[in-house]
Amino acid sequence: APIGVFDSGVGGLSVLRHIHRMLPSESLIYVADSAYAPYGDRSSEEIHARAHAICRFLIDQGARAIVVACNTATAVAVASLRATFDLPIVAMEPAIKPAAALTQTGVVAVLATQRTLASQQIERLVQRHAQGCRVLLQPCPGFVDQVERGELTGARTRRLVADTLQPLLDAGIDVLVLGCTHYPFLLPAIRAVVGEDLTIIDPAEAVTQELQRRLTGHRSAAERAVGPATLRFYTTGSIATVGPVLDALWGRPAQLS
Ligand code: DGN
Repeated sequence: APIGVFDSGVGGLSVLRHIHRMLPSESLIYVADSAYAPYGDRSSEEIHARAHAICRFLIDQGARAIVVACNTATAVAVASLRATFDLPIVAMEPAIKPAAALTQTGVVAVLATQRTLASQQIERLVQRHAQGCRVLLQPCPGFVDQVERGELTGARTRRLVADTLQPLLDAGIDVLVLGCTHYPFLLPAIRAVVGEDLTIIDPAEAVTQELQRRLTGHRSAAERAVGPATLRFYTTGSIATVGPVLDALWGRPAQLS
């Protein structure tokens, strides 16, 4: 049985590629909710409704675990998803704890959508894990849109990234947390501004490890025996628009429905 993974759009592919790399024998189903992206502009009721509808779809497709590859949907809806659906649901967590452990300057930043940064999840993580260091919460309007358009390195993207990150550098950060699954695709543009020495944390790896832990024991021998892993991609948006961006970010043509 496959693992279902979803995001408001193509950003969750940054998580999917990690899962695929670390668990190559798993079949995966990805849903890009592109018709409703970006979630940052939606009310929490809408995000709830979307997350529930997508989980139901993934379960109908046979998913035995679900990864919420979207920080915004996690912050808004993960508790109600877990209360509703009886299967392992793994979700994003902005990596404030590791950032606080790694910083030398005592100043770290979390990049995320406004909705994620305003959530109780972030407040809780800062309270629990900041340990005396300053945690700058930086919204990044425009970043998600640039990734959804597939514009990862153009002049406009570089200017947007530079304008957003320069004040954080001026404030003395030495660790940067990517708190939105779209942002790892902007890594070259981010590196161009912050240089090579700054520590950048992409939570995809921790999420994949958590998934791995949750799958242990959930897998029967019969399931292990079934054929090669399959990858399926779905979008609620237009295939003509989403398809080329998805192929580019995934690195090879993806079978999109
Ligand atoms: N990839 C989503 C996240 O991690 O928050 C982006 C949310 C959005 O669509 N604004």
